[in-house]
Amino acid sequence: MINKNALATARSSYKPKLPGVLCGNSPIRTSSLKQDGDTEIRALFPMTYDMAPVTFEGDAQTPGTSSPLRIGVILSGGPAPGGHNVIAGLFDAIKQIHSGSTVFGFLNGPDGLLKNKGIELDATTIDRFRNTGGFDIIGSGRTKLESEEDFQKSLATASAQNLTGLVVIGGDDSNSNASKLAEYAKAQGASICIVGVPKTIDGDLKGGGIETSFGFDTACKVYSSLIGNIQRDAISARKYWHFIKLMGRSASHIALECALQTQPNITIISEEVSSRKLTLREIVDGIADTIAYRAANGEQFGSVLIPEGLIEFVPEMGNLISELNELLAAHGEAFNGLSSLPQKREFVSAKLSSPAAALYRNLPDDIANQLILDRDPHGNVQVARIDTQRLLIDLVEAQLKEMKAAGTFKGSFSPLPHYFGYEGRCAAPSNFDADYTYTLGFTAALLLRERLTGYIAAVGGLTRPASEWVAGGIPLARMMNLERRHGKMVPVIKKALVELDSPTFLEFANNRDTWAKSSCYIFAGPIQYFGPSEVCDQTAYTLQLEHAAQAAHSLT
Ligand code: FBP
Repeated sequence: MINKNALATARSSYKPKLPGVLCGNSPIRTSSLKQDGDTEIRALFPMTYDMAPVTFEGDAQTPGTSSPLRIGVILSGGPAPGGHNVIAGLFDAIKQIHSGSTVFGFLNGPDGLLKNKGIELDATTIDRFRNTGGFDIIGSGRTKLESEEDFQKSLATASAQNLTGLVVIGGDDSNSNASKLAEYAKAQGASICIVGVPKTIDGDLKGGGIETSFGFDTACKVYSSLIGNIQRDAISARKYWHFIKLMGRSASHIALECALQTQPNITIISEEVSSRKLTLREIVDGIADTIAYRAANGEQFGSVLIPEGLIEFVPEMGNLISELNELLAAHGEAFNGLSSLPQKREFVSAKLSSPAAALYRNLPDDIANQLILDRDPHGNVQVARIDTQRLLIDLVEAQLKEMKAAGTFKGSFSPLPHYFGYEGRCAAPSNFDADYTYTLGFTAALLLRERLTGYIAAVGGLTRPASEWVAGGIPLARMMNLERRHGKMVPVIKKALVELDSPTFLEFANNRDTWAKSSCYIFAGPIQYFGPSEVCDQTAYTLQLEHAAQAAHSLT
């Protein structure tokens, strides 16, 4: 069976660009250690906190090691474009280090490590997946490695597989847990070394020497391409308002980046909503006013970008969701015993505080139902599943009706909802992500060659040509902070939210009024894999605006 088209065939032979420092000799250079730090975190990570960031340098022949490496690899959490290239980079590097080295892929995420289920990844398998999207080479999963029992099982598997190293490719939570596992392993005297790789399309694992997580670049380019197509349709058909929800569980980086790439009429940034304590009513008023303004100018069409995590950032909705979480946990049995949805809604309304109940009763039926029905295994409301785009459409429609009655809106309103998420998460990586992930995998191998544990692979200078990137590792424990989770303080890597004084947000804020009033859309077009560098190797605006300066400093 033929399962490759001409593009896939051509793309499979793409050779990811490696930074010059990794093309030859790679001696380790330890940078000077800052003595300051967080005493509480240091106390929790006595074995891995006081380690120095490292960088690799060299241009001679790569030295081999006397014995082969055997590296386990896990893909953790949601897929992100470039995961396969991390594994390809890892594979190529360990073979270069010692031809007898091997990679063992754990199946379906951390669960594979706990259950010792996996496959040998040989050259033929790796070659089939080079430069492809998805995580299907070994699958992914959201099982968490967090309890002592999980750590014991992980070490038992590592020993059964004779692993010298383990690479955890994941987001903030997975890397937090990789750090805890590394600390545990070292405290137990286990010889395995554990290294993380920063992954997530959400773009919220960055800072402290990590410039961006892989997959963000490609996902934003795919969504921007689709948004551009929709905007071209909007300005052609001149009759639809498109409400587009964009993936990104919590932070609004994807919405912000796509706004800069496409210049839509309205973009909501959750972090701004939270900081300005905007109510749902105020958000809706803002959208309705823009619609009325454009209608008065003969433009009865437009685009609205909505970040997936918005609901939790609207203070009154955030309160409602927390109250629902608590009351459903406390009265789960009685709630589940009710047979009809109206009964269930009445049951929760009666138990909510009066402001929360008033808000809940005013929500459209399908949203009110989603809030009590879609819950995760811990019983919490699945906010990512809420159709915020439909909720806003309903509320804006109602507001426009009122405005029409008052004579302040004279146009028509034909809204269309969209949700872009899975369309981009497994796309074939852009050149940037293909190069970045291959380099991350290569770097992870070098960290393991050096027998370093509790590090995350870090590649910097990312807005320069790949040949000039710097590569090394950052101690994971140094990225931790204490956060309240399930009622107690635990060390975790802090999610990087959009900062309202960042150059990226300011660039957006300085332009949004013009974008709202005129139709100065950018039609981003599809990702280009072949062609001039300025077309194919362009990095995300977020990276260009916020991180170019720090990038060079973080690792040099
Ligand atoms: P990660 O943080 O694991 O990379 O996942 C990101 C993400 O794609 C979010 O943007 C989205 O909210 C979530 O995964 C959806 O995951 P799922 O399909 O497992 O519900």
